[in-house]
Amino acid sequence: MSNDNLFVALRAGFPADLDATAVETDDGLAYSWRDLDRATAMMANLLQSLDIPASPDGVPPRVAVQVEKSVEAMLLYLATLRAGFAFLPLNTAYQSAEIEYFVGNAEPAVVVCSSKNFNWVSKLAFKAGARHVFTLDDDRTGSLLERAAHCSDRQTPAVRRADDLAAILYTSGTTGRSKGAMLSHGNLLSNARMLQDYWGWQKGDVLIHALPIFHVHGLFVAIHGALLNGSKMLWMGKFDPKRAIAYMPRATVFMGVPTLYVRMLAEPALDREQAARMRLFISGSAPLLLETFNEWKERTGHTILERYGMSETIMLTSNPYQADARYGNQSDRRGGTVGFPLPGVQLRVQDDGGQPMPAGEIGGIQVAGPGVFAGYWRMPEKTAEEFTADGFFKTGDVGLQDERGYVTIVGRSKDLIISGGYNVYPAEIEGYLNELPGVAESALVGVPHPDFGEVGVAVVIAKPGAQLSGDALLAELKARLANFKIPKRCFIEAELPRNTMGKVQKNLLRERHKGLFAA
Ligand code: MLC
Ligand code: AMP
Repeated sequence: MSNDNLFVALRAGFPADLDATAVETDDGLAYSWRDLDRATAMMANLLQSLDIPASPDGVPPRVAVQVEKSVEAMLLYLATLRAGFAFLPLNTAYQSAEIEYFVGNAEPAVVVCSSKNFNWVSKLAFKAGARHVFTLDDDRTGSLLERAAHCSDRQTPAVRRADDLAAILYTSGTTGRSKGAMLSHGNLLSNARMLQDYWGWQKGDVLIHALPIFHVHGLFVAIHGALLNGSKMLWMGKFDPKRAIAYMPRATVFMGVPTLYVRMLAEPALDREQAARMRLFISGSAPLLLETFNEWKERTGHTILERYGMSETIMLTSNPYQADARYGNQSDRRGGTVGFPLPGVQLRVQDDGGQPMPAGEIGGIQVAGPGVFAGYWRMPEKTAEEFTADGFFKTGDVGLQDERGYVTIVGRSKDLIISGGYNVYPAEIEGYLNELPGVAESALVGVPHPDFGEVGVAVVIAKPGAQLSGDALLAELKARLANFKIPKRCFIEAELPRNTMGKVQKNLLRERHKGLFAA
């Protein structure tokens, strides 16, 4: 019987010499391919030994993980696949209210957290029905590794079909609570294989792994790319521009959000010589300013390849790595665009009435293809709302496709701020602000920022007689929410601008505050 478990395909990408180095860390540790194989076997055996009752609907048990970035955290992801469980990564910045929602909604059987958070995380996890809570720290300690150390280092990967659940990534749409995008083994593998080909992964490639591993970019695009190609990773626990530049002479591929490029450009050590051995710089997750694209080319001689994707779809478009015969053999990477729909991706631009837009005209971007998720975890109505009758997913991004095939994102119809590559949902922050004493109403808008690209600014209206301070409100939010979601400024104003329908005119607020962080 064939096994469509993603782990099997990734394992098949390991080189023949299992003693070669697979991952090197900032503190000089080296993991061989054999280490990766054995450690994932041990962790998978641990997961499978936990005596978790099978779900009547056949849905695999979920493993929710909120830990600092480490090679062991990546191994836990791979072990989860290997055991046939589903992986649910959580941003390390999330605080208790956020974690409570995710574990309450996903009902993981296993939760893994940092030991410093064990007390509060385990309480929430057990309340939500989890059966096991382990710890894992970024210094290779914790109960997960202690327990796994007693398990066999041989394991046969669980048999999974291509459409079986492999991971749940929480994301928010236009309104309401966060939704869990369900990605299957087949979604992830088809996207990874296609990118391996499209980006010309080759023997000898070495990836600088600089991103967090709780989102699509660092977890799937980067890790799958390297593993499938049997490529070594230079593993950064935390992005540091100086160190990333220092790694370049030993590497060939770098993936980052635009903020990482902006920070590296601020380093005098970045020059052509330092980047000479690099083959490919990839940017995504947020718009790359043309100015950054041009400056990078000037300083390093490399043209950044910008691509576009989402949690629900994995990668959708990419500028070409080399000539793309589908588009008249064009091979130029055009700054300000996100390139062509990737092979297998169907992309169309429509107006609000569902009519296709002619080339060059702006509309809503809709997509279909093998990477597109099956739906949101236990939210069939939300899933139905986000798909068209003929099966296309409505991305919520607004853009155009020109006559030559290049796609450009010009905005979003969803109310979303992308700050340093992290998504901030105004509706969520406004909900928290509105509950604070003395707040009548609030609005959060995104304004340009030289480092994060875009950051949130809050405008708050006080209840009659209430005396509010913007800084005090931000301090209250800070106690409740992940730090990257905290607005960078908070203004107390007399009223929110509204249109005749009573809808807040966020565009006017954005206009009013757009110069706040001018470079
Ligand atoms: C950190 N801070 C941020 C922030 N990151 N504020 C706004 N936006 C962000 N992204 C704030 C913290 O709140 C804190 O403020 C201060 O900066 C220092 O925190 P830090 O954690 O030390 O920051 P730093 O290490 O500098 O982090 C910056 C960063 C990080 C750019 C390295 O944000 C990052 O790794 N971003 C990448 C996100 C990513 O991987 N996205 C991919 C999503 S996948 P204070 O006031 O508390 O001190 C996706 C699909 C696709 O979108 O297409 O790929
Ligand atoms: P996420 O929900 O975290 O997966 O974020 C997905 C969103 O990030 C997309 O819907 C886009 O709005 C945005 N995004 C990703 N890549 C790009 C890009 N290259 N340019 C502009 N926006 C992007």
